[in-house]
Amino acid sequence: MNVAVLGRGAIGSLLVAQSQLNQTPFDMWWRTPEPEDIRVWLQNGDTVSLKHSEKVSPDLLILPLKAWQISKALNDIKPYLSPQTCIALLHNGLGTEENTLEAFPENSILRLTTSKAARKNGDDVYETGYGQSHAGWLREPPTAQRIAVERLIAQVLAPCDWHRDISQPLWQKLAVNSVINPLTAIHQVNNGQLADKSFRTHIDELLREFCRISALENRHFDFEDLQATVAKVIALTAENFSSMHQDIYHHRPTEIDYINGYLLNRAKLHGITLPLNQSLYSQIKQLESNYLSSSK
Ligand code: KPL
Repeated sequence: MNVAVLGRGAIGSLLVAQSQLNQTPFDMWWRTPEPEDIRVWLQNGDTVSLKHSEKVSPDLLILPLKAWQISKALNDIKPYLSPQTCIALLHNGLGTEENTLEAFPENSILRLTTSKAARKNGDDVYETGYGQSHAGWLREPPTAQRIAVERLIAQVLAPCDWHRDISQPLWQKLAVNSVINPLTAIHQVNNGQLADKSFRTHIDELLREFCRISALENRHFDFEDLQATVAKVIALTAENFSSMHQDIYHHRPTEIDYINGYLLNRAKLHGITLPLNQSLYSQIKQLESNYLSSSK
């Protein structure tokens, strides 16, 4: 099976490194000219050098990108894809799925999420945390290809749970990201600092808003279970800076439209408001506009 990973982000690099170690032939596609070598430092002490490769039509294309990059990236590489290419989306938040299904009506589409952690520093990528992955089909390929893809994903994203309905784990991750990402970015703190009791009221209110909108979407989450999940992620990733914190810090666009913005859009459709989500959304947009407008 011919597999390609698009982009040279931290998680994508980690996938390619894992596959090189597993002797699974992966290609890494870079969208812009890049240095010859990326080095990945794994937590078990291994170091893997990743090489740039030529584009050939893949059987499986994995997009470990930012949510806002997906649509343009897929459009740019469309000429290299065939109707048999399976497209795998791997990003925070929700909102790229419908467009991808519509834009690629013949392709099988896989949705992935992972809590693996990695950090980039120049051309070096450091694995900073082992994590659980979840996978589920939005549109299935024929059986033989499905089995081959599932086997491969199980290797490079291990441990990985497969779901008949991937929306439930995606919504659960959305709950976590809708709390940790904007709060850490606005208050410029690492994930662990959210354990301070001064954040308790905001965290609880965000989770209440999340439960209100998810219930209207027929996804039922227990408030206390979510509180425990968020507390666990904060503890497990205490030293990490969330992806939104890093985006704001490095003056990059954030995924706010696909996280709190996604919840606000759903709320609008149901005719309700989510005041704290709205307030955090506006604050992140304001922070982004300070640098995005000046870089245009
Ligand atoms: O997914 C994450 C992110 O930073 O985007 C969390 C789970 C919050 C870990 O940092």
